[in-house]
Amino acid sequence: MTMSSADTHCPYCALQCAMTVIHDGSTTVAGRDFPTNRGGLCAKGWTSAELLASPQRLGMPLTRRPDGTLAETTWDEALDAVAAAFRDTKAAHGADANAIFGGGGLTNEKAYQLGKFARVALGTSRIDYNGRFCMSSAAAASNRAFGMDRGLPFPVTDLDDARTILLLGSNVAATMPPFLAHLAGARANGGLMVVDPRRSATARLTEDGAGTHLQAAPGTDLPLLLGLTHIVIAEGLADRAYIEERTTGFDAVRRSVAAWWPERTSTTTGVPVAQLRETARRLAAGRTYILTGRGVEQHVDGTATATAAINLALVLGLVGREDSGYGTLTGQGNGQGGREHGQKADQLPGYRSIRDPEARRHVAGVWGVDHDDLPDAGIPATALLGELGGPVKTLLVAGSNVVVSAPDVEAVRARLEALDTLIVCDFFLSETAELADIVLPVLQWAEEEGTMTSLEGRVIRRRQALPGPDGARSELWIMAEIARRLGAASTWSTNPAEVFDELARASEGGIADYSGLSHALLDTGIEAYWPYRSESTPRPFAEGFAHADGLARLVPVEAAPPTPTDRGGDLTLVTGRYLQQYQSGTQTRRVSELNGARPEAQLEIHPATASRLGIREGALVAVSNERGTVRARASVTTDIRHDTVFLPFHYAGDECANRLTEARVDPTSAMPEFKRTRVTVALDATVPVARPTAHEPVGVSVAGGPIDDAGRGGALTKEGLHA
Ligand SMILES: Nc1nc2c(c(=O)[nH]1)N[C@H]1C(S)=C(S)[C@@H](COP(=O)(O)OP(=O)(O)OC[C@H]3O[C@@H](n4cnc5c(=O)[nH]c(N)nc54)[C@H](O)[C@@H]3O)O[C@H]1N2
Ligand SMILES: Nc1nc2c(c(=O)[nH]1)N[C@H]1C(S)=C(S)[C@@H](COP(=O)(O)OP(=O)(O)OC[C@H]3O[C@@H](n4cnc5c(=O)[nH]c(N)nc54)[C@H](O)[C@@H]3O)O[C@H]1N2
Ligand code: SF4
Ligand SMILES: [Mo]
Repeated sequence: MTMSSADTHCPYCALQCAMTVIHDGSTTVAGRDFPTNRGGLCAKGWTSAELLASPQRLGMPLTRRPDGTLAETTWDEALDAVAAAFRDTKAAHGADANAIFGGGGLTNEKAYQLGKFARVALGTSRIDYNGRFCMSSAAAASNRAFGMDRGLPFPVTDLDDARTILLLGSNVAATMPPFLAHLAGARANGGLMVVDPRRSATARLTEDGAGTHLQAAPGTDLPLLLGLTHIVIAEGLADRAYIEERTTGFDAVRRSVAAWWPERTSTTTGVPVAQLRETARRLAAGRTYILTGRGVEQHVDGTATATAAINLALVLGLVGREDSGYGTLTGQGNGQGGREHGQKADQLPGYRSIRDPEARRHVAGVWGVDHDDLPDAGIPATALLGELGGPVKTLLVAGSNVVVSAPDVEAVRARLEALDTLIVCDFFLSETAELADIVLPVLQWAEEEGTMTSLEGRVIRRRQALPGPDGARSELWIMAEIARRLGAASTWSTNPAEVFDELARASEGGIADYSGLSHALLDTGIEAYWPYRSESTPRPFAEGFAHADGLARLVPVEAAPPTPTDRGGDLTLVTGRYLQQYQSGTQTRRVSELNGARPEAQLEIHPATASRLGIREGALVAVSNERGTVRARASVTTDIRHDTVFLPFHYAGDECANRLTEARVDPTSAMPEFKRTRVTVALDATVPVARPTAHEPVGVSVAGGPIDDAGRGGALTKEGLHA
């Protein structure tokens, strides 16, 4: 066996930690020095190679037999069946009866090709992706305020020199452990301010003088932000010169926060007045960053909340400065690039609007088709899932496990079952693939070439380190083969570098302009922040914002009173993540070390609430509302508020948190409410078992070494990195 190796990046989250993959029969990874991770990897990164050789890996296409089982078939048969399903569906029900559901983990090349495949090969408007569940509210707010949505409009290393960082609804200690190194400066200054209804691993990093944990009630971030903005203005801490020079709309925002005086904000959020005042003053003291995560965005008022965070940042004069800023922490590996190149219902490559006639002409020109033939905007993910089995008859899923991760999953399952044909591309038989009529096995990260765009808006190369298994194929090849069978217009390259060149041309002149980039240029190791025409743009707002007049928009938003649909039980369920599990768990539940550390869903519940309900540590509990019941083991902890319980969403079956969540969405972004669901909790009398519970670890490693609960090798404690 010859040895091969490649410098690439982690398959999982948007931090895109740099790693070297070495293959000499078996495959191993090593952290590689890079500004975002400085050689560190979390437990998921360290163990990522295990899945390449997993015995559960799909080796051949599968089709459903008349007896209901999935059986192996040849690629020709499988692709013929896919093409026939698309063709028959279109003939019988029209182009929009075919649909595509993509993912933010796909490379830029695959995401681009998927968008083109939907519009050109299928002619359907029905395409959207899981980024709708992830980034859409922050994206909508940023687009409106700045005219551009780049998660972090500055290099992540800028954070190193911050004095104060306000982190709202983000548990980076579990979701991006190596990122913690960038919080060290703020912590040394006592300036890490974490807003979370739980004392999460990240909130614990504020202890011992490192900062402040604002333990606001779930879903009260909007009033909290309005209240902080109120104090900033009332105490004369607003940056008047900046507001005058770089923004419009201040008066309306000033009026909109007038009624959020500190006492009212405190009553609504549960955050003491003194903490509110201290936070506002700190934020105004300079070298300040405001960052948001899913905890504040995955709500029916997520766009308004992200807007309120932006307003606060603008009133303080933070955005577009060298030493301050606002940003959102993109989640999936290519969550940033995945939302720029056309797998979103209303988008064409280059972050262009599909409704813009000029953009349609440009992109149709690159594709060699008539712009009048391009479909209109489609509908967002949750609405699209709602059409399955109704107007939509055939669905292809690439890069999502919707039957675990979408809101109200039992309804989603029923709709998937009502389809004429479900096609799933994956490397494992995910719970969604288990329902499919045709399953197409694809390559994993270390087996393919491509590019990813990290949470900083930096375009990086994913490189092939080893060949894929015999039966698996690249998605570019799969799309090309289906397009050919359908007699589609345009050309369908299977070479990632060529597809990138086409993407670059399609993006030219758009907001996310990649036109100056190519695989060859990226391979020289240049730093490539988009927009990149002839040079990198690490800080796109330094000179001006992306609106025609260069000004940022301050947009007044209101905190709505709780709606009558907030019913279902006396406790609020918030959902989130464990360090060792990733998303729907298709991948990490198959990694022995990760699943060993986190084998099951645990319900975090406060001791007072638990005692009221007769629930002890380790007991099995039933969490219910009108949509369903989830079974989990109780983890009794003072880290959570009395009125709140917490579940991760990584598990399937009766441990699946999304049995409880509701398909209610934000009116602007169409992002679902994942973070606030009314539930009742009761002892599940059927199986009372005691078992020790793991506490949430904070783990990152720079060196490898022995495995512990915190990841491989050293753990990052409150004091810093221990090798
Ligand atoms: N280990 C691991 N890492 C991951 C992922 C994973 O699945 N596992 N997924 C990746 C992806 S796609 C994403 S999007 C990111 C997500 O990364 P995060 O945004 O850090 O993820 P969450 O755990 O969903 O939510 C963060 C915190 O929000 C809190 N929260 C819940 N409700 C509220 C609220 O109303 N207000 C406030 N202020 N906080 C609230 C939760 O208690 C939780 O601690 O992580 C990425 N990294
Ligand atoms: N209750 C609750 N629900 C949530 C959230 C929450 O906080 N709470 N968070 C939401 C968020 S932020 C997100 S991002 C979603 C994520 O949820 P999902 O969209 O389900 O994400 P993954 O589990 O990453 O699913 C990716 C699937 O595609 C496969 N896959 C990975 N890479 C590729 C590839 O390159 N090609 C193909 N074809 N397949 C691939 C994986 O094996 C896996 O089966 O969940 C959302 N759901
Ligand atoms: S934080 Fe962990 S999962 Fe995210 S890129 Fe780094 S090693 Fe991978
Ligand atoms: Mo996400």
